[in-house]
Amino acid sequence: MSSDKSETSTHRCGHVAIIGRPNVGKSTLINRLVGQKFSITSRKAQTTRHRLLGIKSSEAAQIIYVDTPGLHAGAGRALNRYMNRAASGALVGVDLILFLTEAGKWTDGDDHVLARLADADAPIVVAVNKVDKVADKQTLLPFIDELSKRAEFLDVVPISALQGTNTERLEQVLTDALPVRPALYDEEQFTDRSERFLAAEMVREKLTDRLGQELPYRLSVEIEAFQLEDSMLKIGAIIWVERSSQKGIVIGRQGRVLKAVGSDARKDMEALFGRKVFLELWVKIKEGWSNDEQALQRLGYVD
Ligand SMILES: Nc1nc2c(ncn2[C@@H]2O[C@H](COP(=O)(O)OP(=O)(O)OP(=O)(O)O)[C@@H](O)[C@H]2O)c(=O)[nH]1
Ligand SMILES: [Mg+2]
Repeated sequence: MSSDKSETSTHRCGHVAIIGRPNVGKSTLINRLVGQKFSITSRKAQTTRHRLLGIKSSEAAQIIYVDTPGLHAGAGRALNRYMNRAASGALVGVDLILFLTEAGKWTDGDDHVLARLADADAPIVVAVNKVDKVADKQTLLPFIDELSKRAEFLDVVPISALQGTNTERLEQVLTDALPVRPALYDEEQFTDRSERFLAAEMVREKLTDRLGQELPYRLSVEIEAFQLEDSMLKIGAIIWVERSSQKGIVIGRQGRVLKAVGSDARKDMEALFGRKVFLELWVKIKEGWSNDEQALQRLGYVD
């Protein structure tokens, strides 16, 4: 008899695309389900820009979650078009779609996402997130009832990704809907993305936290150096902005903003990579990069 559990006849495995409008909690949820904080999150919408995998392996199953940028309408700039392509692309070839919505808050953005899901082949499970924000829990049932009528869904599961409420049940619902199949990834692996990618994202998360409403959309982070020296990771990152006025804001008076961003990002990197990190940040200008297809490609926004 084989000792490899992935070869037993009940092991389930498959891809689950997490789809939803911006800011609904997709990345918070993937971090919760995978049990690692590796996908960046923020209060501001349109934080996630790339598709990335989060892999959860257990005895019974391996669920390969796909985090995606929030699908949004009226995408004017090249960066937004890239983000929407990254999200739509996740609908192809997956075993299951997890449509994430927000409790008590159905918007035009959700209608837009639902319209995109109509063309998808995979069955859809809906999760109703942020139930912790609903004061009167009695309003949840009618909301879920309404939602259930909007399309054909396998199941509708209320959750709080932030607090972890009911996320184990969600995982069970998803597992049961996946095909019986051996694991595709090594059980130690939790993402398809490199440490370099995750490091760049951590810097971007801290910038998004500290800067005003618009600026986060005008910057991109590129890792220039990533070396292990005497058990310490030496990481150098460039923060690309679009104008010199933005550069001044990112650096801050006497370099205060940049220093704080670096310190916050370094702490997260040390926690995730499990070693000491020396982080250096530079701010540079690449005019209009976010609406320039070629600049985007050079910065790693590649389909
Ligand atoms: N109260 C509450 N807040 C939540 C919950 N899940 C996520 N949030 C918050 O919602 C905000 C957006 O979360 P993200 O995980 O970045 O959302 P997202 O869907 O990945 O957003 P984009 O990447 O921009 O599409 C953050 O401030 C989260 O802390 C939840 O269950 N309850
Ligand atoms: Mg996200």
